[in-house]
Amino acid sequence: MGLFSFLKNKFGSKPKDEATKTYEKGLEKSHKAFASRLDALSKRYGKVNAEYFEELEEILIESDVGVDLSLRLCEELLDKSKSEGLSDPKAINDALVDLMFVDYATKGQAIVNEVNFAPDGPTVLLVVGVNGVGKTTSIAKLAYRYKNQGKKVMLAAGDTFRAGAVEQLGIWADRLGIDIVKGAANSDPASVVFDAARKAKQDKVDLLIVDTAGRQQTKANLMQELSKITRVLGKEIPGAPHECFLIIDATTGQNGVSQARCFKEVAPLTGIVVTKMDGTSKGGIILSIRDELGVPVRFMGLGERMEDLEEFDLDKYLYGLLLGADDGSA
Ligand SMILES: Nc1nc2c(ncn2[C@@H]2O[C@H](COP(=O)(O)OP(=O)(O)OP(=O)(O)O)[C@@H](O)[C@H]2O)c(=O)[nH]1
Ligand SMILES: [Mg+2]
Repeated sequence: MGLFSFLKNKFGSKPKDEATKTYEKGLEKSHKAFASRLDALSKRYGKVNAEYFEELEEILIESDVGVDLSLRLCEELLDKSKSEGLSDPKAINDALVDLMFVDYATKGQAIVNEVNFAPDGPTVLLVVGVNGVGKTTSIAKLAYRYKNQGKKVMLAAGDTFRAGAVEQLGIWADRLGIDIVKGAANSDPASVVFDAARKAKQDKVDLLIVDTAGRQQTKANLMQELSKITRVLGKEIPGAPHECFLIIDATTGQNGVSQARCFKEVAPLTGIVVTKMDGTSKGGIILSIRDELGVPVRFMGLGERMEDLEEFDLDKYLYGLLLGADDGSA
């Protein structure tokens, strides 16, 4: 049985659980764009041929699967169709899902979701990303998640670049009923982080989440600032930062992938949070990020509320993308 049928059996049976419904809803736009085109393509061709694979390649690229990965997937499919004598478009689409799964599952750093907590002392999660991608919102969502899991959470307003950023994070901290450590506007982020690390130790905090400024004139500046923050954290708390999440806005497409490439060079990334998945029709970006960087997607942002954060689950993601709420076969 191919993965396609497997996913259909696993998630398609009724009643559906809440998480599956959330995925379906969050990936609705991507599903409509991707699966309907795939469906139309299979219906137009009785048998696959060179043109079929060309069109398929185009659909994949336009869904932000990334040029390299799209080309590779199509090449592998072509080989498979030749060696196994597959000519039915449906069989090819089935094989495509299998390949997408294998590519994600076997590449790069191990797949994990939850923050890995240090055995003792505060665990530090550094959050990086360019402006406007949803950093502050994601920090609030993560704080909410771990507070609900019974952890003592504290925030550090390391984005001192923009006065509004500190204020915005403060509002979330109030709403969540958790502590926040702030510095004066334009103060050195490393000094805010230093204070926060001290306080986190004193207050026996389980999770310290550090916001940072993404806007820097040059990559050298960004690298300098992040390495200073990282050094300060590591001096105060052994092993810190334990986690470093890059936030990527799914609606920025391949631009988000190049941001990721840049940040991977300047920060010790351990995970990605892809935000605004609910607002894009190009959900393939997740496959592209994994293919290019090998860093696992830990969570997905599927809305603006603090509850709208889901653990990334490869099966559910592929199900949402390919089968979606209507459960029709692509
Ligand atoms: N639909 C949707 N909107 C989101 C999501 N995450 C964030 N947003 C919205 O995106 C906008 C920017 O989010 P912020 O969290 O302020 O982004 P930021 O990266 O902290 O921005 P700066 O601090 O200005 O650099 C806000 O209007 C959020 O409500 C998401 O997963 N889905
Ligand atoms: Mg912010």
